[in-house]
Amino acid sequence: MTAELARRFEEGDRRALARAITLVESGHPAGAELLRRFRGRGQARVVGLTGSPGSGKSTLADRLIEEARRGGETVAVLAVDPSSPFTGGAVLGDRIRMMRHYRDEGVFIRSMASRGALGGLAGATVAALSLLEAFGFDWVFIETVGVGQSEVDIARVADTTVLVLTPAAGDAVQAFKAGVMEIADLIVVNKFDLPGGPRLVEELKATLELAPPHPTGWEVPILTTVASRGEGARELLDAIRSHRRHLEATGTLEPHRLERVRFEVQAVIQEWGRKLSEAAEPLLRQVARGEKTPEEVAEALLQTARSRSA
Ligand SMILES: Nc1nc2c(ncn2[C@@H]2O[C@H](COP(=O)(O)OP(=O)(O)OP(=O)(O)O)[C@@H](O)[C@H]2O)c(=O)[nH]1
Ligand SMILES: [Mg+2]
Repeated sequence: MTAELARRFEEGDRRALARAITLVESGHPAGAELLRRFRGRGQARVVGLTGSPGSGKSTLADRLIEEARRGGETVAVLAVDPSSPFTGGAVLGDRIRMMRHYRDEGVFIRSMASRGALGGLAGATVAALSLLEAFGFDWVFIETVGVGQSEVDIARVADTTVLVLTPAAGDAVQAFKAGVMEIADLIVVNKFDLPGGPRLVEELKATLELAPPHPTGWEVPILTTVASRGEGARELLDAIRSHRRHLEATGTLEPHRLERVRFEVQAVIQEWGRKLSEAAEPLLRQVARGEKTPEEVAEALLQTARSRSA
């Protein structure tokens, strides 16, 4: 079954790709087998789009798809399903926003579940990226809602992280407060048609000037867009390309890619840890009674895991 699926995948069958991602996402052994086979083939520009709910990430993604397709490049979009109380129903919106591309053979749009209540990236989502790269997409955009854990995760996983802000009240304040700006390689002020755009740009510039210089000399550009009208999309795509060139020129692309793998490995370890400690109720009680240390219990659990996988 897997061999047949792999064959269709290699032939560029998008339904095979969709099926392969489902297998990876559900932790099916066939998913692992496909990853073993395809990982490391191809390399896309992996771009994270993060920002507060409703800032226009999907609309922007739609425009970026349009621009990339104009140049004949292929695009995949992963919309990370924010199953958090902040953004119920967003995925439907994402779908509608990018609907017009669904029939385009060069575009693949998929939503993936997030991890936990804080909306962090699931290890399986990151693994799915490798399938998209192997399938041969030139661009992969990952849309995550910038609340909780996701923007920290996305910065580790994407080659380029785009922070989408708007002049809407509170948006910028939130960005400054949470230290979100530190993860941005590019800042986009979207909804620049609304009042307050130029002022926000000035504030952002002032804040960036105070920030310590980036170790590789990258200067975070501030771009303005009106995604709903497609304005600024081409400039944004060009800026993302520039960032990618900067990564290549400074030798930081490879360490960045390793960071993505580190994320995946840590996700697996976390998941194992969660499963193990769930099964360890009696041992936990021993720690609570002071009969064992947490280290002793952790060691015992790891040994159990090791003997199980041997
Ligand atoms: N005025 C204005 N509205 C915009 C602009 N870009 C997007 N919008 C609108 O903002 C709303 C939210 O846009 P989305 O693209 O769904 O935003 P999002 O960030 O993907 O939202 P979530 O996925 O729910 O976090 C929609 O009604 C868009 O039409 C813009 O540049 N100007
Ligand atoms: Mg969206």
